[in-house]
This record gives sequence, C-alpha cells and structure tokens, in this order.
Amino acid sequence: MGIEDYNFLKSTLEEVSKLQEGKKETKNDLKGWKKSLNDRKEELAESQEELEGIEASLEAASKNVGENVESPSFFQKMETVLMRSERKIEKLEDKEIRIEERQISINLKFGIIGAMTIGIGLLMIGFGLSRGGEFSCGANTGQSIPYMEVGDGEEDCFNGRDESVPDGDLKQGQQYLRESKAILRGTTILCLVMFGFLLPSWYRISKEKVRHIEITETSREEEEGGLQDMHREMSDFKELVSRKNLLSKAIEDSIQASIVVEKAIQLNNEEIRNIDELIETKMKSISHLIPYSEFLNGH
Ligand SMILES: [Ca+2]
Repeated sequence: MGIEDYNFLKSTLEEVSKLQEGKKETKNDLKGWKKSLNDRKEELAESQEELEGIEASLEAASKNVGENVESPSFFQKMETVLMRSERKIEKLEDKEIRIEERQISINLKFGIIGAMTIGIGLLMIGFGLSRGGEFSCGANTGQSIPYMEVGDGEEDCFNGRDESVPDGDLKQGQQYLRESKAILRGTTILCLVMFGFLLPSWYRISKEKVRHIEITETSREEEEGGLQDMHREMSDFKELVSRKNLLSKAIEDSIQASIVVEKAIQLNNEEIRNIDELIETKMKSISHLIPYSEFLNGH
C-alpha cells in the first residue's frame, strides 16, 4: 500500500467513524421523540376518556332536563327561573314581616281594649262604692259609718244615731246600698263578658297569625332549598361545559403536537438512512484497500 492509499484509507475511516457517531446521536434523538410520542398518545387517550365521560354526563343531564344543558338558551332560562325564585323568597319575607306587624298591632289593640275595660271597671267600682257612701253619725260627732251598717239592729255610731234614723233617711240609705250593689254586679258582669269575649278572640286571632307565619316560613324555606339546589346544579353544568371545552382544546393541541413529533421521527429515520448510505459509499471506496473486505461487509 502506497502512502497516498494509506492516507486515503485513514481519512475515510475517520470520516466513517464520525458518521457512525452522528448516527448514534440521531438514534438517541429518535428514541427521545418516540418516547415523547408515546407519552402524548397516553395523555391523549386519558383526555379522550375524560371527555367521553363528561359528554355522557351532559347528555344524561340534557335528557333529564328535556333540553340541551349546554345551550345558552338553557342557561338564560335557568337564570330567569332563579330570578323568579329569588323574587318569590323576597315576597315571602315581606309577607312574614307584614303578618308579624299585624300581629303586633292586634296585640296592641286588644291590650288597649283590655286596659280600657279594666279602667272602666275600676271607675264603676269606685263609683258604686261611693254610691254606697258613708252615713254621718252627726255633724258634731265627726264620725261616719258605711251605709250598710245603718238600721241593721246594732249601734255602730257612738250616739246610736244609725239605729234611730228617720224612716226616710233609712230608705234613702238602703236605696244607695241597692244601687251600689247593682253597679258592682253590673261591673262584674261587664268585665266577665268583655274578657270572656276578648280573650278567646285574641287567642284565636293570634293562633291564626302564628299559623300563617309558620306556613309562610315553611314555603320560604322550601323555596330557598330549591334555589340552592338550582344554583348548585347550574354551577355543576357550567363546570362540566368549561371542562369539556378545555379538554377539547387540549386534545386538539395534543394531536397537532403529535403530528409535529411524527414528522420529526420521519426526519430522523431519513437521516439515519442517509448516514447508512454515506457509510456504505465510503466503505465501498476503500474496500479495495482492505483484504477480505467482502467478508467484513458481511457478503
Ligand atoms: Ca247599725
């Protein structure tokens, strides 16, 4: 072998060695790309599975509601329903307040009537007692006794005047006494009748009001519960729809990225093929310098 042949052989072998190194690097790159493609495919499968689940839930919900729960018209309708429910709750609250106010005013009225009855009763009792009056035992004695004790057979005045009054005075005293008793009896009956009427009426009306408040409260609580449920349902739907949109976007992006990765893999494969061809060409160019090279090349 001449020096030129030797130099050519040496430089070609060096080039081949460099090419092989390059091929190794490209193969490493290829491995990386393939792994990335695999990861993306796994991710994609997961996203698609989740998306299918969400779509199934939305479909079931739509069937349940009888309308497409993803449509803006459905959300608008729901908003209207929610607003109506809120207004109803406000109205019920107003009603409760009104009933309570009325109850307070009724209590006040009954209180006033009751107080007036008691007042009138007391006035009448006072009047009745004063009609019963006092009997003067005589201007000079300064003593007086209740009319009831006049002419009862027992001397109550020191001077015994109560048992020796003229018949006319006695009759007058007894007349006073009768009137006094009649007024007291009348007052008692009046008070009994008034309270006999007032108390049951007040009790009945109050009970009715309390019942009204309870009914209003119950329907308000029911309405509030329904409103809460609707709010929860709405936010669930919204969350599902937004998650669905996010997933759809992610899947689209993932598909685009996979296409890019597949392209890179294709390019790497082409590069490896090119390197192989180059190595073969180089080896062929020196094969006449290597004895038994056909065996080394595997021929
Ligand atoms: Ca007497």
